[in-house]
Amino acid sequence: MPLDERIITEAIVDEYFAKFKSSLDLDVAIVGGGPSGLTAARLLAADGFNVALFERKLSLGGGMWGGGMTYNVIVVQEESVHLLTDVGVPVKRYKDNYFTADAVGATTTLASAACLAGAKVFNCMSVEDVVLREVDGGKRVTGIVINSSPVEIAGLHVDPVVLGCKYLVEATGHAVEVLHTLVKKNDVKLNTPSGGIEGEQSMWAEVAETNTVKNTREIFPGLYVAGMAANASFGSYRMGPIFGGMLLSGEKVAADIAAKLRG
Ligand code: 48F
Repeated sequence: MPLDERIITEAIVDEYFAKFKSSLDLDVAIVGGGPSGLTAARLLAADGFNVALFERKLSLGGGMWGGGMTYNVIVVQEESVHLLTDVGVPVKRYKDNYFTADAVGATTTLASAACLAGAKVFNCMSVEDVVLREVDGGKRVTGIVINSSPVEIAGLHVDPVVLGCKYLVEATGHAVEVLHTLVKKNDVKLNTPSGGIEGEQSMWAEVAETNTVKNTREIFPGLYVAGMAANASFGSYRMGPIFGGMLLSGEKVAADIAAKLRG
């Protein structure tokens, strides 16, 4: 079979920039490809929304690959099992309310399901800031400022580019990077008890898991927090290698935003 390298290049460039161009005005931009972001991306895309997920690393999956301390098994609670079985991840009851799944199988399947549902994934892409606008007498997030991760990692002085979104989901895990940037650069008040980022507390899995879902909400006009970022923003605990709360948080943020978008 004859092969022309220029056509291979042309195919990549054409397809990539068609995807990029169709992401200029997103319904939902999701930052972070961990379990909460992937679940939200899958459900919103399956609902027909224009959704894109931005992940700094080459691989999707965030902190789920290694289970606990690289023992690559995850634990989930019964109420979240459907979010794995719906996409075909085999789940075993360990005992009582504790279920296990292979961490690598679960991570790859969640990532695959999000892509196949129609979420546009931009890996190797960092979200470094947000776009703010005055809307109805107050500030609102209306877009994201993105840069190529290799540019960021190399510390090169290259300006980013901007995409618009109706809603932004911060699913960046413990660091809550985007929110920190928003608060540092702007005189804004968040929808938290102190008006700022409350910060994460130490390990308490039971409370943390419940709170991850409760704390999944709009923390600033146009900006939702999900997954571990929700607890780090609202001042709750960490939970370690139990992932049910992450999946349920993704489901909740997808449902809340879908309801808003539908009006
Ligand atoms: O941390 P992460 O897996 O997020 P999560 O969905 O899940 C948390 C659990 O993995 C675990 C836990 C469960 O008990 O506590 O930690 O809340 O994935 C976050 C992803 O966001 C990416 C990062 O590389 C990771 O893959 N990320 C972080 N900041 C940015 C980013 C950024 N500014 N731009 C793009 N991606």
